Amino acid sequence: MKLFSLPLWAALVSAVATAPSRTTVKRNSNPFVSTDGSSFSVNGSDFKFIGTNAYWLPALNSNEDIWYTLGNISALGIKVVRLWAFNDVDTIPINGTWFQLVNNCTVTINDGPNGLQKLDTVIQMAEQHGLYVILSLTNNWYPLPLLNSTVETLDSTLVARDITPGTNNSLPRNYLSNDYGGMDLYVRQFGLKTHDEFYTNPSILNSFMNFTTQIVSRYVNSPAIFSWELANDARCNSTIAASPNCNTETVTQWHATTAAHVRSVDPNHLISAGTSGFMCTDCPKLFPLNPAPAPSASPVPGRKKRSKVAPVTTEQILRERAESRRRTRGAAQLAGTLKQDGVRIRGRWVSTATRRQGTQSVGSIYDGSYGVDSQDITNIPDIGFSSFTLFPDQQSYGPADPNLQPYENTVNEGVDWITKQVQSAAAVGKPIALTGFGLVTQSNAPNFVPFNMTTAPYSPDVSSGSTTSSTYGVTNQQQTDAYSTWLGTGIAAGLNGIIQYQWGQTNLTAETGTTISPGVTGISPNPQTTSTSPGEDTTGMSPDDGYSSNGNDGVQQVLQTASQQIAAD
Ligand SMILES: *[C@@H]1O[C@H](CO)[C@@H](O)[C@H](O)[C@H]1NC(C)=O
Ligand SMILES: *[C@@H]1O[C@H](CO)[C@@H](O)[C@H](O)[C@H]1NC(C)=O
Ligand SMILES: *[C@@H]1O[C@H](CO)[C@@H](O)[C@H](O)[C@H]1NC(C)=O
Ligand SMILES: *[C@@H]1O[C@H](CO)[C@@H](O)[C@H](O)[C@H]1NC(C)=O
Ligand SMILES: *[C@@H]1O[C@H](CO)[C@@H](O)[C@H](O)[C@H]1NC(C)=O
Ligand SMILES: *[C@@H]1O[C@H](CO)[C@@H](O)[C@H](O)[C@H]1NC(C)=O
Ligand SMILES: *[C@@H]1O[C@H](CO)[C@@H](O)[C@H](O)[C@H]1NC(C)=O
Ligand SMILES: *[C@@H]1O[C@H](CO)[C@@H](O)[C@H](O)[C@H]1NC(C)=O
Ligand SMILES: *[C@@H]1O[C@H](CO)[C@@H](O)[C@H](O)[C@H]1NC(C)=O
Ligand SMILES: CC(=O)N[C@H]1CO[C@H](CO)[C@@H](O)[C@@H]1O
Repeated sequence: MKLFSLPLWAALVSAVATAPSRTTVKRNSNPFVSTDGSSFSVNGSDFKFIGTNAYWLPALNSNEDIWYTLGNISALGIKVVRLWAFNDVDTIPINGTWFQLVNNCTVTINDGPNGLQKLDTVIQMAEQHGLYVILSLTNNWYPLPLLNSTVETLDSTLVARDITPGTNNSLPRNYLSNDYGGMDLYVRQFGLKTHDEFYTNPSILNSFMNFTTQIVSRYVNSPAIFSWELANDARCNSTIAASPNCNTETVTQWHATTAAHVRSVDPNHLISAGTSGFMCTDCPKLFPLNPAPAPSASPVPGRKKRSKVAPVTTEQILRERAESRRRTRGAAQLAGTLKQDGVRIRGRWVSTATRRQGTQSVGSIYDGSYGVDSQDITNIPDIGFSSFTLFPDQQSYGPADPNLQPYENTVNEGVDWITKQVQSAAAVGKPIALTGFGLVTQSNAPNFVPFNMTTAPYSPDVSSGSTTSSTYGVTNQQQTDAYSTWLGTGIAAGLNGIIQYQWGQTNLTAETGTTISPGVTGISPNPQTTSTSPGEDTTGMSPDDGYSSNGNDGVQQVLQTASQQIAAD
């Protein structure tokens, strides 16, 4: 059931009312994805999609690997692949892919065969497979290995990643999604001290806009680009902390400036933000919603009066939370299992300091704590659609209900987050995509590396030589069920696109010193190689940061089913 569907008569009236202006648009003449109200539009038709993430595609060792990976993705009915269009280094690496050298206030782009030509190949092959790509232009996350995390000098030998086998940092460059450079690399190389100087320092802005110009103009005519995503997960803080001045206006303003710049270079493609979707119900807005028109005494006959969706408010969040508590308390009372109400901290890793989210506080995802106001960012004129992510292992999405099991809480909080996001995008009047979602399983837990870290907290390597496998995470069946629920909820609620994190591909070419390396000792058990005798490995698996779909066939099945459902929706 659609949450915001209009009555049938209203839809008919609306079609009649808008028909004249639509017929002036020549159908099928535009090869690019556009938006039409709250929908994506391709070839004059509504377009909805299931997608997957594969940030590592340009780091693969052979074109055949890229071709087969995209072929496997496309074979499931998936239509969109999200990946990194940045790969910044502070020192030119011995081998492997890199796109931009950022060193001591100077930037140099690599358009050679191990540079942007790799990205060219990915985009060309995606087009041949009938896939769109969402290209992200930078990353909020670039943590240094723990031992080096306090070093903040321009001396690149000190900030190099330690890839000595047997250490916690033995994963090759580009293995983790947070090992492609990004905002903190600029901040360090420009000799600055706070993360948010990336958003405000004129020299960094100049260099980043230059990089953006070169990437965006390179693909300005490619029909395979779904959208330019300005940054992955932009927010005030990262490994380098925020200055006290950073707030939602800092981050919104950066998105507005960067979006306007991309638009000036590329009139063809959509632009999206790529934040986690955090809201700020009570923050001042740089881009306020148009006030609802005053109700007219007698609506013009035959003209649809657009039913306005209200933005998410503090009052609504608190009221719905209380109602949901009352329901579960009632059910628990009947079952004789009532637990005292209160805040229970789940026995799982969360990325935010788990602050007490009392009954009168909306909590950090709705109060602007991260410096992100998704509604304000979505309402920037050059931003084409709203975007958000869902990673319950790394982020708390609300106070846990004591009368539900931890797994039920996780699933329900995801459903609530999706529903609130759809409402917020509808209030702005733009389409919305979930650009990354995932849940860590028990079998994948040893590989799980949170986005602000370089080490795997549940790897036996970390728990002082212990070889017992971790008990962290959900079962494969629970993962499949949660994905199925979130995909179903998203489709029913009206998400225009849903992108799983992340794709898993086997049988990739392995080469020494590259992202897909033979016998490189990763976190244990070695996640990369398919052979048990390291010296003889010639094939490897795609990077696994705890979310790879490898190892749970159920994930591919639910993605395939959802692809059929959303296409028919
Ligand atoms: C749009 O039309 C082009 C050209 O006919 C075609 O190649 C492409 O597959 C169509 N896209 C979709 C999503 O239908
Ligand atoms: C899937 O990938 C494998 C290589 O791992 C390849 O042999 C196969 O042809 C691919 N399937 C498609 C449909 O591209
Ligand atoms: C950075 O560049 C400046 C000016 O070009 C130079 O004086 C300085 O030595 C350089 N620093 C390093 C660490 O290379
Ligand atoms: C932009 O990038 C190009 C290529 O790396 C470089 O030659 C040029 O100096 C840069 N311009 C600015 C203003 O950074
Ligand atoms: C790995 O990291 C953990 C936690 O930071 C630390 O206790 C342990 O000593 C590290 N192991 C190695 C081999 O560096
Ligand atoms: C990552 O974030 C968590 C939660 O905010 C924090 O406890 C941890 O110290 C962070 N790790 C690093 C390496 O920044
Ligand atoms: C950034 O992190 C610091 C702690 O490192 C915290 O005090 C501050 O509230 C955070 N600010 C934002 C905007 O996230
Ligand atoms: C793996 O790839 C090789 C070519 O690189 C191919 O011959 C082989 O059939 C593939 N195996 C699988 C299981 O896809
Ligand atoms: C990468 O560099 C290493 C040296 O660190 C070398 O042994 C290896 O052959 C190189 N691999 C490729 C694919 O060039
Ligand atoms: C303090 C410390 O352990 N620094 C290390 C940082 O990384 C470099 C490069 O791998 C090492 O050589 C340092 O020992």
